[in-house]
Amino acid sequence: MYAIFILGTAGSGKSTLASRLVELYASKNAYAITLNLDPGVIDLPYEPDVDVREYVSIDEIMSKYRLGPNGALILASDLIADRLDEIQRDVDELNPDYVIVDTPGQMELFAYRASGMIFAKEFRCDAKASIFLFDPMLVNSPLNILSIALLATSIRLRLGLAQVNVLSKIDLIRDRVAEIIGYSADLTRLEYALQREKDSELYMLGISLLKGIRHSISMGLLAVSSLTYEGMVNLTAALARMLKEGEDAEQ
Ligand SMILES: Nc1nc2c(ncn2[C@@H]2O[C@H](COP(=O)(O)OP(=O)(O)OP(=O)(O)O)[C@@H](O)[C@H]2O)c(=O)[nH]1
Ligand SMILES: [Mg+2]
Repeated sequence: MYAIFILGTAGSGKSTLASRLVELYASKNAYAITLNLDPGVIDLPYEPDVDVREYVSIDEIMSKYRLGPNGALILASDLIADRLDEIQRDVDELNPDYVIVDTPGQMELFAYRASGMIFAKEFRCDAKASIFLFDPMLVNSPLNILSIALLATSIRLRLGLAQVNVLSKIDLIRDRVAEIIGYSADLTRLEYALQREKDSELYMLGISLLKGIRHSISMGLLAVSSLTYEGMVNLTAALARMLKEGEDAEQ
């Protein structure tokens, strides 16, 4: 069994991509299931096979601990680590080839609180990989591309999972896809583009960050649309490579 964690800022397309991956693997005769780790989500574009909301209820936490919705979400996220054994059992009982893990809209609940890291580390399977989604609405300037790349790198650092970075919803930004992918493939181009930044302080900050981390920054964006399925073949190929490497490393 392989686990694929999907992360990204709120609304970047995580849940939609989770449902598409299940379909794609099914079309290759592989059994993929979804695991929803967002305790606060109301509507999902798929029916989760395993759902953290069965273990932690935001409404119950709000009334039991007299918390508002944000406090309850944080506590619910912290409680997920305590239910890992039960979630693992539910997944193991289904015995899938792939488990697609959909993480909370408020990314910090999974990525920066201890429970997410524990979950990513302790969940038992043959190999794990993660997908980080770059929301096209947030990468609308060279500085913003750099700042989301830093966020992606921070998630990689935090969770320690092999990661593929994806520019999502490319059907919405057709005219800008080549430019953004070009920056990610060649950071020197991004450095040149940063020179257009008018605020000299931000320009200096951007350039020095880029120079300092250019060898370790993770970008290498794949362009994908969950609406038109463009880029999905490249994405599943990149995942297959990472999962195979992860499996070999385990042996
Ligand atoms: N055009 C287009 N819209 C998309 C695509 N992927 C997702 N969307 C839309 O973007 C919105 C957010 O998608 P979700 O999949 O719910 O995003 P999410 O990251 O799970 O959102 P949160 O869990 O709230 O953070 C929805 O209206 C989706 O229909 C895509 O590839 N193309
Ligand atoms: Mg979602």
